[in-house]
Parts: sequence; C-alpha cells; structure tokens
Amino acid sequence: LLGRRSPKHQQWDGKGSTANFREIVLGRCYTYTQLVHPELSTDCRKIEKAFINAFISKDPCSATEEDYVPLLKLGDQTVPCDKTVFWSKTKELAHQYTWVQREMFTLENTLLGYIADDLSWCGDADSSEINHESCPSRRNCSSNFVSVFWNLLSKRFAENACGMVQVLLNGSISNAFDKNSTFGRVEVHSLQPTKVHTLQAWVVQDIGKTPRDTCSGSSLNDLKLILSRRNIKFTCQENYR
Ligand code: N1C
Repeated sequence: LLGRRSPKHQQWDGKGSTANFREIVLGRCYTYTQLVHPELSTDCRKIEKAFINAFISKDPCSATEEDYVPLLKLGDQTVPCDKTVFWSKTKELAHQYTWVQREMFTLENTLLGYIADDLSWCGDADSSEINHESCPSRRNCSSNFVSVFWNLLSKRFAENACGMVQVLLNGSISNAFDKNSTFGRVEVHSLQPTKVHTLQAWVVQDIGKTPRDTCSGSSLNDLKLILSRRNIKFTCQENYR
C-alpha cells in the first residue's frame, strides 16, 4: 500500500479525470471517423496516444500550447466556408441546431472537439497515471490542461473560419456577449478579417424567462464595435423563428 497515492487524495478543486478516459477518447474517435465523418482518414490509436502524452507525467498546472501540438496535427480538419457556428452559454441549443443542419459545425462537431466534449483530464508530475481523484480547476491555476486545450482549440477553430460565420448567444443572461467568455476573449479576436466578411449573431431567449439582453443592448454593441474595428460586418437577429 505504501506510496499508493493515498495521501494525495483531493489535491485539487476540480473533478478528477473522467473514468475510462482512454477508452472514451478511442471510442469517440472511431465513432466520429467511422460513422459521423467516414471521409476522414484518421489513426485513432495515434490520436489516443497523442492525447495521453500531452498531459501524462506532467505538472497539471503547467500546460502549454506546445503540449497539444502533436494532437492538433493529427486532428487537423478544415471546416467549409460559411459553416462555422460559435456559441456562448448556449451549447445545448447550438448542438441541437447543428444536429439538424448537418453541414454546420460547432467546435464539438469537429473531431477533437467531439472527442473532448464534457471530459475532464489531468496527470501528475511524478506519476505516469491518469489522475482520477481530482484535477486543477481554473481557481487552482489557469494553465490547467483542460483550459489550455479549449483555449487553443477555440483559437484554431476561429482562425480557420471563413466566409460568413455565426454565433448563438444567450439573451436570458445579462451579458449575452461576455468579453471574458471563450467566445469574447479568444474567438472574436482570432477571426481573420481577410477570410471572414460577416459575423451573424443570433440572440435567443429562453421561453418563459425574462429577456435580459437583446441585439440593441450594450453587450451586443460592444461586440459590434470590436468587429467594426476589425473590418468584419456584423448583423444581429433576435429569436428568429
Ligand atoms: O466560454 P464560452 O462558453 O463562450 O465558449 C464557447 C466557445 C464556442 O464558440 C466554442 O467554439 O468556445 C468554444 N468552446 C467549446 O467548444 C467548448 N466545449 C466545451 C469553448 N469551451 C468549451 N467547452 C467547455 O465549456 C470549456 O471547459 C469552457 O470553459 C466552457 C465554456 O462554456 P461557455 O462559458 O458556455
């Protein structure tokens, strides 16, 4: 029993790595490449290894973009122009939308986003095992492997977007456009004005809830301003159909 991780229980605030993390990664990779997008030729064993190697045996608070470079290379994928959908605090609705509009892509409709969606993962500097007890939350450290992963993937996703892009925003919260969200902090600033001509925002309100933000509210105006400075056209619609 000596040295069997016991004194380190609950080291971090966040929940531990998802049970069967490896198997889920491998299974989702096969599901995606065999059933969702059979045109992709991906070596799922390599994806699994690159994902694990990104964080295993490392300090879970010292993640860097470099850690994910091999995984990102393996998962490289292009989304057609006009088909990118961003979202902020509207994940479920955004996914319902792309489920119906099969040609549209949120980040979770790309291979790496699909694989990692809702998973949690981290390792330990002095063990080669996945830590299922606890992982650092953003309160513990911002450079945890999950945050660095989504920031990097979101940045790449936005940098690669082209044509008209869309974002689904939540009008039932006070700042539908939130500068501190991944969309406001990373994606908006990563759009390439040479490739993206328009951002179309859809502000949606929960049925039965008091609307808290609209296309004419100040948060959407902030978004409009950021985009006009970046030479990207902006349009906004509320509760379309
Ligand atoms: O912070 P958000 O939303 O604005 O991030 C959403 C935005 C989307 O457009 C996605 O492209 O950023 C991308 N993205 C994800 O796809 C994603 N899947 C899961 C960002 N974060 C993602 N997650 C996890 O949800 C991640 O842990 C992050 O911190 C949250 C962000 O959700 P949000 O605040 O509703």
